[in-house]
Amino acid sequence: MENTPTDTNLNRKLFGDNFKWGVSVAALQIEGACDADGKGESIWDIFSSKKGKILNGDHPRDACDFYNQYKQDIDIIAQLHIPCFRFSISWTRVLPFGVGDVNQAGLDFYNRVIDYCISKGVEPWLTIYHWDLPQALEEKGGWTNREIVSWFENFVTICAQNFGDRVKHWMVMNEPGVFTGAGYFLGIHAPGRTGLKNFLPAIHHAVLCMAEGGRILRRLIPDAEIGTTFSCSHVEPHTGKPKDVAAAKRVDALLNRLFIEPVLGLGYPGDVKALKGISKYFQHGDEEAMKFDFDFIGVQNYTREIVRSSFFTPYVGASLVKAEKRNVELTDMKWEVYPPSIYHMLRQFDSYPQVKKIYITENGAAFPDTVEDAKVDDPKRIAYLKGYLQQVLRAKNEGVNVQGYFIWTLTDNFEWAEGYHPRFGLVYIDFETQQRIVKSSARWYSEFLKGG
Ligand code: GCO
Repeated sequence: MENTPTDTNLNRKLFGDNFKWGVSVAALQIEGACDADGKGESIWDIFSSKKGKILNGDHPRDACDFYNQYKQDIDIIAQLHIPCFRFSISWTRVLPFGVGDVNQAGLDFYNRVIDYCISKGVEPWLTIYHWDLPQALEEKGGWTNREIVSWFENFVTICAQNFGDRVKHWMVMNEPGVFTGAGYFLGIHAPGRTGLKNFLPAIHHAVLCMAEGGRILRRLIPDAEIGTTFSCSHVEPHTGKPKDVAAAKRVDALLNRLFIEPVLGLGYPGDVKALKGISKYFQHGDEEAMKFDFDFIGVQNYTREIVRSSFFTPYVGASLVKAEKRNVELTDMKWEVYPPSIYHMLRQFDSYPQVKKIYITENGAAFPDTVEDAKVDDPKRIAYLKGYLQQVLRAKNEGVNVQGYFIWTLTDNFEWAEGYHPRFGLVYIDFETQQRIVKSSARWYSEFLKGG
C-alpha cells in the first residue's frame, strides 16, 4: 500500500515532535471501591449484580483497585515514559445521586490523581462521561429523560471548576454510540433498556449533552482543548451487489456517522428510516443546541465490519458477516485484526471540513495473555499495535490532521459485559492478588516512545 511505512522504519520521530502519545482507561473499569468514601451506585454497579448480565458473573466492585493503587499505576506510566494518561471521572464518586450534594471525598480523590500525574511528569487527559450513569438518575429515566441535559451540565460544571486549573485536555463523552446502542437499544449493557422508545431519546439527549458540555468547558477553561470521542469501524459490503452496498451504507451511518454529524451541524444521517423518529424528541432550538465546534475529535477504532443485506433484520436490514466465520486473524474479542480500518476511519472523519484535529483516543487488542516465570510475553499485541500505527502514519503522511495516539489500555480491567476475561492491558493484572506485571508490549511501547 502506498505510503505505508514498513515494520522496520516505524519510529516515533516519523509522527513529529508535537504528536501526543498516551494510554487510556475508564473509571468504572479500573477503580473498584464501588461504595467507598461516599460514592453512589452507578448503573453498572446495579446491572452487574443482575444474574446473567456479565460473563462469569464478574462485577466491577473491585476491578483493578485503582482507587487505592493509583500511585503505583501512575508510577508504571512514568517509568514507561508514556507522556499522557487519559482517565475518566466517576459521576457517582463526585455526585453520589447524580445531582445535589457533592461528595468532597470524590473530588479529593481525583485531585490526588491529577496532582500525582503532574508530580510524575504525566499529562492528565480527562473524559467526563464514560458510561457510569448514576443509578439515581436512571431511576428518573436516565438518558431517556430530557432533564439529563441539566443534570449533565451540573456535573460538567463541577468537574471544570475543580480540575480545570490543572487539566487542559478534555473529552466530554466516550463513545455515545456504544452506551446508547448497547444500553438503551440492545439491552446488553447497563441499564439494559431496549427498543427505539429508549434508543431514540437517549441518542438525542446524548448529542445535546455532548455539545452543551463542550460549551461549558470552553466558557470555564478558556485555555483548554476540548474534544469528545467516537467509536468507529470501517464498514465494507460483503459483495458488490447494490443491496449489500446499500446495507453497508446504513450500518456505516449507525456505527460511524450517527453522533459526529449532528454535532458538526449536519443533522442526523437519513440513511436509516427508523431513526427518523428522533425528531419527536426535538424541542425549539435543538438544531443549534446540538452543534459545537470541538477543538478535536477522539477516534476510537479496533476493527472493521463486513455487512450483507438482510431482509429479516429489523430497522437496518443488514447483518454482520462475523469475523470468526471469515478465516481472518482475531483478537480475544473475536474482532478482526485489520490495520487498514484505522486508516479508513481517519480518512472518513478527516473528510468533514468542520473536524479541526483528530486524536486516536483508543486503539488496542485483547489477547489471552498468560504468566510464565513471572513474565507476560504478548507478541500478538505488539504486532497489532505496530500494524495499526503504520496505518495511522499512512493517513498522516497523506495529510490527515491526526495529532496523537492513546493505547487502550493501561491494565487488564473490567471489559463491561465480558467482565475480566478479555485482557486489553499493557500491564497484566492478577485479579486474585491485584499484582501488576508489565507485559512485553509495554516495554515495546516504552522503547518506541524513547525513539528506539
Ligand atoms: C469502548 C470503551 C472501552 C472498552 C474498549 C474495549 O471503546 O468500548 O471506551 O471502555 O473497554 O474499547 O472494548
